[in-house]
Amino acid sequence: MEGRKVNSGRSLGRAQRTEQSCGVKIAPSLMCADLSQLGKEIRRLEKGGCDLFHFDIMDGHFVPNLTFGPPVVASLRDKTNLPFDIHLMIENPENYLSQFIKAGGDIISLPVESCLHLNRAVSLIKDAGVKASVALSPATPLSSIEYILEDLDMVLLMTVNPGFVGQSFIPQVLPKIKRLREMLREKNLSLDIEVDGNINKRTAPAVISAGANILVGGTSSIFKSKRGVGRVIRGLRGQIVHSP
Ligand code: S6P
Ligand code: MG
Repeated sequence: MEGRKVNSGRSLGRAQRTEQSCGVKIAPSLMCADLSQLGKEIRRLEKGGCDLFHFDIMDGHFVPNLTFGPPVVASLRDKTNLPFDIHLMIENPENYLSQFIKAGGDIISLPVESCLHLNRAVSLIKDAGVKASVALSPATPLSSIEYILEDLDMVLLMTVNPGFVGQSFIPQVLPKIKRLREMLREKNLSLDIEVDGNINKRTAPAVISAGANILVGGTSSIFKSKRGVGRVIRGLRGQIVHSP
């Protein structure tokens, strides 16, 4: 968000902010954690009050970076009962769904840009009793999911281009979040809207007020602050109101 103006949400009253943020969930991105001790990190973050864990799965093809595979996810499954949110940034995601489901994924986000047969992949996920989501890169239009919204549990709107931590917030995604929330209202659907990328105390109020209710926290928030994870998580939800 450097150098760009984003509605910080400061214009909202305290009551309105609290109302909008009380259902907000926080998902730490584990690729930003201390990778040498992910089990300990999971316990620390859970103690801090997070709601689910976000796994960034990158294959070096869909995005120019590599991260975790199913064995890493499986090795952490017994460390917590909180949901595992699997964000796939890979080519041919259909080929890996059963592995991530077996590894303990509770929500799986398919990248709409690399998933050829979205309906089939979503059905496969749902038939396994797992929540289905699709992830959209910032420039991908909402029309690409218009005819599948009814089958989804969540939509992940990227607020940076997928692939790397520590990027700048793309403010054009704010009207996209707002429009998606309107589309859901028009269709009488109550899907979760997750946002991911440079979500911190400056950008969180704006994405929440646009309609997002699951925030992924990374190097610009949860893993940056020395104020303690619990305080940062509460701050992201809007539960800590700073006096002007
Ligand atoms: C990016 C990935 C994200 C990042 C997270 C990092 O491709 O999907 O989940 O890990 O957004 O957060 P930050 O605060 O470093 O942008
Ligand atoms: Mg992610």
